[in-house]
Amino acid sequence: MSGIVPGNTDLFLVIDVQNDFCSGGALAVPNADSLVPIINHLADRFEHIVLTQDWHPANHQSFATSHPGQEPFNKIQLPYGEQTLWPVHCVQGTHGAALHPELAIPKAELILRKGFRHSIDSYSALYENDHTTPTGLGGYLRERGIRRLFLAGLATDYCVLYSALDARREGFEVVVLLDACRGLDLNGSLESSIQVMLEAGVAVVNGL
Ligand code: VGL
Ligand code: ZN
Repeated sequence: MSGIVPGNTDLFLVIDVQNDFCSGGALAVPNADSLVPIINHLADRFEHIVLTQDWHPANHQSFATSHPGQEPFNKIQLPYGEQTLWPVHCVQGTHGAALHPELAIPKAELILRKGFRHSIDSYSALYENDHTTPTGLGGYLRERGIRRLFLAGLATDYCVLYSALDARREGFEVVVLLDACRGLDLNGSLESSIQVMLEAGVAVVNGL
């Protein structure tokens, strides 16, 4: 328990709690379903909540199937840099892209969709993977007077990681609620992501 009490300049940012990242989904994160009650419970503590949704067109450039001869989890070079290739996931309008049915946060003020451009992925809720195209969330948060973000969701070592780093870069205080996140952990990426977040000045805590 960290003893932090969220106030009205704090916001709970819940990353990608969608069917395709949960059990039975196309890109299931281990143990993801156990997150849902934890996040629902945490949400009671916050006045302001934003949810994100990974939201790709069917032939998205991040899908291995869009690159003949490639397999999921291979890495390739794209004009904006290295891109991991994924199984087809979170296709716009599909069941897999829907929020987990037991995620119960009706008071969320915004659902931000990302990764909707064919030729660029977007792990972060603030910038697409070229690290220069904004999603608009940074401006939204500033205009709303939000100063500190509490992050939870999926996956710790991808979308949570990049959202946390970009939020720091944009001058927000960032707290990652580690036990309300689950990681994919490809080649040790979970451990290294925590290190990178700490070095960037992200507070990584268990519980609130
Ligand atoms: C994610 C891989 C591909 C995530 C999204 O939500 O962490 N990971 N698309
Ligand atoms: Zn994706």
